[in-house]
Amino acid sequence: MYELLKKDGRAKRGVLHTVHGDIQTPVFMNVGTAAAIKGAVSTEDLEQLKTQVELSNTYHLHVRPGDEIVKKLGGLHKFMVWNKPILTDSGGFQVFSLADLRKIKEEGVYFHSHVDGRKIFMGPEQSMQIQSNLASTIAMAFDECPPALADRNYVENSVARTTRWLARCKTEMQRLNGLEDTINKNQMLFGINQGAVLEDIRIDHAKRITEMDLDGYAVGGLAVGETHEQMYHILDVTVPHLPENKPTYLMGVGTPANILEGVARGVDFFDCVYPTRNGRHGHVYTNQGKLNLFNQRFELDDRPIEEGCGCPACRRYSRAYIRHLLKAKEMLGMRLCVMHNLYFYNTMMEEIRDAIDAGRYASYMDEKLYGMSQMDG
Ligand code: PRF
Ligand code: ZN
Repeated sequence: MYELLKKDGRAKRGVLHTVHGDIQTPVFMNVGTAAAIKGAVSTEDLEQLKTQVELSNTYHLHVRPGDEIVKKLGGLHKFMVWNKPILTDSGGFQVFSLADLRKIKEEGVYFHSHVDGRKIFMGPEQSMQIQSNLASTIAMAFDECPPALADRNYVENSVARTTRWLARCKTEMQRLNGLEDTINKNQMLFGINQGAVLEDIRIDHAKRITEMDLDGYAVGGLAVGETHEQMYHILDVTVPHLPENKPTYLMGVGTPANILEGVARGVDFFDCVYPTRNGRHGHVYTNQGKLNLFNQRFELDDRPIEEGCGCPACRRYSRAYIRHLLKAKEMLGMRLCVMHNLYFYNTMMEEIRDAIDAGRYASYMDEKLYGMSQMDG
């Protein structure tokens, strides 16, 4: 159950009560695609990084180790030893971006596994069954994310099919939640809005899925090649047609600036690989902008990544040491950068929540954006 605690302009401050505890929003979910945060970061580490929600992927865990194995081991929470909320993405998007030889039909998608080439079929029922086996806190609907440049006719047909798939997801989720041997009988289901950058299709779809009374609503199909301005415009026109008293989730977004802009348009949930992926490449976030720790100028820099940062990297180590680790290809280098970046994102979300609580979100956002634009390197 979601409670809207406060609004500041369009920005929402809420709390989602789940069987795995409360989620304070706006929140950034930390991505652990294959039940692991890339960069050798453990669930024990996440407890030090202010992480509220971990995100994993249906497709990856179905291919390896297999969702039935995870179910036999008591579900994803027990498997990963993480007792806070987990959101699983439905597999749709990953199938479209990773798998080979996919064929989309009314019943679902046929494709070959990116691990061993095995032929797999996934439709709404299979996605719900897999997510039920994983026993995540929140399951995502099985959708198609049309390419940003798809033509109007393609997008119309695709969105209509995604709507039919959503009805099947809801029916199947209700059935699974009622079964005796289901691990999480309170699994939530979020629907996903699609429609590329076509305003009228987005709005019409938002209205249709709102009628289906789901636990939350995502805006999918953005950050797939359109401009930031197009993305913000679609949020401007779409989010007002999604229920305010349910959580709103902007999938796969984004940079700190994208998140600040998303919050200003009423988004509660975000996820993105940037903090982990950038961290693995030695790119770290600070309130003055991003640093590339491979840069020569950090060779003798004995300051932490960010002065005053409370993360495990900054509490103890210098830029010079972390630079050395990265250059020597020591795993600890990546690990420290990833931990700093997740802490940076999670701390920004905490600041965002405080700013909305205090009714000063607009000025907070301006200052944060200005600070981060001061340096790039
Ligand atoms: N659908 C799903 N997962 C996603 C997306 C989507 O459109 C995106 C788009 N940015 C990221 N992850 N199911
Ligand atoms: Zn730090």
